[in-house]
Amino acid sequence: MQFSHKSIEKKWQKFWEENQTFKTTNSNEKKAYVLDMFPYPSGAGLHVGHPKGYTATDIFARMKRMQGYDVLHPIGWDAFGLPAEQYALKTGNDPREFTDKNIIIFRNQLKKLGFSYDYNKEVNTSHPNYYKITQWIFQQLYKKGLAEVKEVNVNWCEELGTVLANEEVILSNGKMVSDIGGFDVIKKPMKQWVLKITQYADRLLDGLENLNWPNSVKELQKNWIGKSEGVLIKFKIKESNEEIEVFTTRPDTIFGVSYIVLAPENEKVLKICSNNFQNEIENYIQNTKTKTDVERQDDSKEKTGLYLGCHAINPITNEEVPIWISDYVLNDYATGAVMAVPAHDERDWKFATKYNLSIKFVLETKDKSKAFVGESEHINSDFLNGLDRKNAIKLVIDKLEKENNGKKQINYKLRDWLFSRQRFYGEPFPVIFLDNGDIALIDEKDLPLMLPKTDYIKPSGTGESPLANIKEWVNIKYNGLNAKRETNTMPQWAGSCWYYLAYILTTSPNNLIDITSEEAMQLFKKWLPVDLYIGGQEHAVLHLLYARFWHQVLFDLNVVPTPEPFQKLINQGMILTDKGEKMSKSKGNVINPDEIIESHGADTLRLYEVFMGPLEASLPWSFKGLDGSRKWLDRVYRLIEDIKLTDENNGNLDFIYNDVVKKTTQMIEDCKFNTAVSQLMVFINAVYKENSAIYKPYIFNFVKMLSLYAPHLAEELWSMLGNKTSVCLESWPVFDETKLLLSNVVIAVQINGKLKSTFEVEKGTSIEELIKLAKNILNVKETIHGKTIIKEIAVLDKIVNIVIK
Ligand code: ANZ
Repeated sequence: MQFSHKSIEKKWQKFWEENQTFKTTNSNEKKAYVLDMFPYPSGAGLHVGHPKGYTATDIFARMKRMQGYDVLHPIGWDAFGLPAEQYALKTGNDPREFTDKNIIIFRNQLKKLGFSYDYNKEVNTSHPNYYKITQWIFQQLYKKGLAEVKEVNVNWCEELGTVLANEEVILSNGKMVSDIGGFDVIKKPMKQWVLKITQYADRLLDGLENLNWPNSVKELQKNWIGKSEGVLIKFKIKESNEEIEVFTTRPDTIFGVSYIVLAPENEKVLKICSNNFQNEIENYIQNTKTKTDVERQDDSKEKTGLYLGCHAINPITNEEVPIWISDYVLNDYATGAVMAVPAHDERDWKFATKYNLSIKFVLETKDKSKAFVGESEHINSDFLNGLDRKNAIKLVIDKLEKENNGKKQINYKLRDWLFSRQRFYGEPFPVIFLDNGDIALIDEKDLPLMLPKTDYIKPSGTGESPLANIKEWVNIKYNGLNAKRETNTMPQWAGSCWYYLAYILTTSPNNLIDITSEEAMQLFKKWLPVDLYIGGQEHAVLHLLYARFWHQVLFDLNVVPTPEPFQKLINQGMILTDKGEKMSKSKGNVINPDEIIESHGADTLRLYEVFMGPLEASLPWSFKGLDGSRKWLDRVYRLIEDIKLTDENNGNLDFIYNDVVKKTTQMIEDCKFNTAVSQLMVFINAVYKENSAIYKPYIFNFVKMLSLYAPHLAEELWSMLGNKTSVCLESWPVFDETKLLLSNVVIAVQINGKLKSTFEVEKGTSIEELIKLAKNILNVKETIHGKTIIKEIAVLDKIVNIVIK
């Protein structure tokens, strides 16, 4: 016998909607804010990977709700985006139509999976009520001096007609290409908005300390920020009055400097080089422009460079060393100049051996056939000889500082955030460019600055956003003066930087209360920070870093009361094909959740995706596993259909029931959702083995626990058991610790007939195990140490006897 998932699922989805079962409550002291990374509503609809994370948060949210917490469990749409724009450009339609259609499909799919979202809280980042606040936040950034227009060397993608952030560019066969689409990308100077995230570098680092995040994500963020403590050292130039400043983290190796090497684009290069080499040098500089930073730093590639025909003077040794350029030095990191110590740096070693430059070891090492990058005593270094790294660094810095040749400096790899995109379908910048060059902010009361209504989006043909075509929107009068709007729009990251705040402010879909109101502050105080945030690893750096940055700025502005937005984070693994490959539309190996819902039911899909393995693991799909999950649900259904219940407790299931409740609760709290399912299975097996009627509360509570995983079936069973309410709003089962203790027994340990110790074990623990445990007790161990054991006997559940000589 099988249950009919089709009728059951529809019936309960309707019930939940009509009864607003999952409406956010605000009546308890305890709260749980359980958040999913909201989807981009693409034309492809949901993928089986989405429900993996969404089911996990749903299970957690459902337990918290049943435990009497106020639960905020919302969903929304990261709705601006490139695919909608490209569709619009191709078809001549409005991107909003495409997006709205997709949202309807996504919402229906989510509803069919029975997630306990409060759909009153839905937000859509492309709704004017929403981007009004995105624009307001941008204005606050501008007022704080954290947003400015700058001429920057950008990544330009001709095919997409837009600038891309570094993070949106990947390297493919040594070429820069766009992350989306794989189109060619080149470097080009352009005027763009940048957000000064670098001013928050230390805060973004320090804030990681107290977050309950995977270490791998913390590491990724730390490396992205890339804090490096070092020294700036000035080198005079022999042939001119110029100076070169280098940044080094190893000033202690200064006695080993054998040349200075500049980034080819360093502005000093053409000033200091000898005239004889000028042409060659200019060619080299041109050539460098075609290379990416990644390529330039690729250590497997042969190093190239040119001698500039001049010398630098080592401020400590007064030695003259030649000055070179090479593209392994980056111009936009630190000073774009390096004091090269080939004996102790692998890049410098390769360069020096290729060009026959001198190599001088200043750290003790036996093997002089390669660079030594480890720690050892200093040698050939005058006043540093014999010192270790830390002390040597301190001494050199003191000397350099005294002589005014050097000072400490901290560098970051983090760059300011390029915030303009040449797109139509994004948030317009709430600014006005006046003809006199000034920038004015649009009056707050006039926000949002709406995207113009247009029935035909055309490429601008100039590399600008299609907005540039809409002259009546772009050219305006401001206080009687001619002025222009910004035709760039914000990147898609903008809307996702604060959506977790938007849910809190939302009273009905896309209706948000004022973010600066007292009411908003009270709500933020209630709900922040997010207690559990689950999403894909691909957002480990950018989204999470950008959102933390905005949150910290809003914290400084007293808009939000917590310094960090997301307290606990988990990265869900991927669902791979049965062959272990990544599912992708182009390979045609994507499994559509709609089909599984049709054939096996939503409850089965939910249960299966959770039971596959740990949430964090990437695991292959298996139809056999899916069938197995369905079979188990059928088994549960049959059991409850035929079950005989009683109000009398014969005690037979006491231990197993309480043990299952205890473990399930703890496992869900710890987000070990797959092992929690095994507990429910253990319980069902025990119930099947019982011949007598089953104690009613145990079955009722089992159905409550089941409702986290298979909510439709659980509602159905709950009503079959004669209940009229929703099982989802019942209180979570508690366990009775005494019932667990009862099944433990105390074992006495005797040595040569004398009581030595006692210990507690689970009833029925094997004789071998009892003897092993007894011999591990400290004073037993001490007593038998060095003696010969003549006999070891144990009586089940009672005693261990050891005879020694
Ligand atoms: C001398 C030295 C000796 C260095 C030694 C290393 C080892 P992080 O930790 O990444 O900050 N460097 C400085 N500026 C650079 C640039 N613009 N492009 C490429 N390399 C640059 O690394 C700092 C080290 O990277 C600096 O310390 C410098 O080389 C190099 F045994 O100076 B070092």
